[in-house]
Amino acid sequence: MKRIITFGTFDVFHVGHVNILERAASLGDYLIVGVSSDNLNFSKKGRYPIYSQGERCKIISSLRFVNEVFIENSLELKKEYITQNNADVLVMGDDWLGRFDWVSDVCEVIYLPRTPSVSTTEIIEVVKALK
Ligand code: C2G
Repeated sequence: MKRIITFGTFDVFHVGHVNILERAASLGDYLIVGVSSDNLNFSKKGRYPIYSQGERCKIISSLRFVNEVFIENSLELKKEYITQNNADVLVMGDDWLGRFDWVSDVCEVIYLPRTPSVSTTEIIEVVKALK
């Protein structure tokens, strides 16, 4: 049984998120998703997510191709998360290309192409501009 792990914030859930999770799941038999905590998101992006970590976890858990969800508190703990979850493959979008190669001694690392023309940041900008 091949176990896949992936990570992300998945704020203001959109079709790009569905696509990467669906493709990640199709590479194995069991998909585990590390959802960035609100504090980790603040440290990465300088703002808190629109949806809380509890809401984001609930949304991700409800997807039929996701088997397990946990909160990711630190980017530096990636290797620990991978080994604790017995993951065989780490999947990330190619906006992270090369940046998780340092875990390739504990699992295979695959970067998948991002879905073009959709992002949480852009959705927030569009909504803000609505009058
Ligand atoms: N994604 C995608 N296509 C988009 C937007 C996002 O394939 N149009 C993918 C990203 O490449 C990522 C996943 O969806 O693999 C989650 O994206 P984010 O929520 O932006 O995740 P991020 O904040 O980059 O967190 O430990 C790693 C981090 O937690 C990743």
